[in-house]
Amino acid sequence: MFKRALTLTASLAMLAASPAMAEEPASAGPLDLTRRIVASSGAAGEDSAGYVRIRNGSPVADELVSVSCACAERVEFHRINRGPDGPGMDADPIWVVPGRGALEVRPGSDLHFMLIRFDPTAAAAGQVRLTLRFRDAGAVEADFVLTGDSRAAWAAFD
Ligand SMILES: [Cu+2]
Repeated sequence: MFKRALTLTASLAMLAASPAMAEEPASAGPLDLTRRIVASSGAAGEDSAGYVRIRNGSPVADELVSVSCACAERVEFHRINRGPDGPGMDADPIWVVPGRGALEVRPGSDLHFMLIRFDPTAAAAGQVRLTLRFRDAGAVEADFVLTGDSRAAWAAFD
């Protein structure tokens, strides 16, 4: 009981240090979803990139099998392909969340969600709700914050 109280105090102190980027918890089974961001210029119909960190508390790997949103025609799992003709984007069928590890879909990395024909007017309070489906952990709905600068938004969670 005493240990639990200490942990809570530490969490509150961390939140106070960065009140702007506190986000609601989102989890599916042992998976914890944080740093949920969608980059948007504010223009409708553009393909927009989304990012997330998914931590797995279980030793068993899981797979992210699909993502959907009322705010987009569809959501693809894009990987930057740095070929000889310049960078392009390939769509992966699934992404693995390693056991006792994390899937990092981070600005500046090779991975991003691609929200095809994104509609920013679907946002409420600056957030859009995405549904992520995992092979074992099932589906979870989570709010993603819209940002004009994904790298700065990601770093603001540090
Ligand atoms: Cu893409």
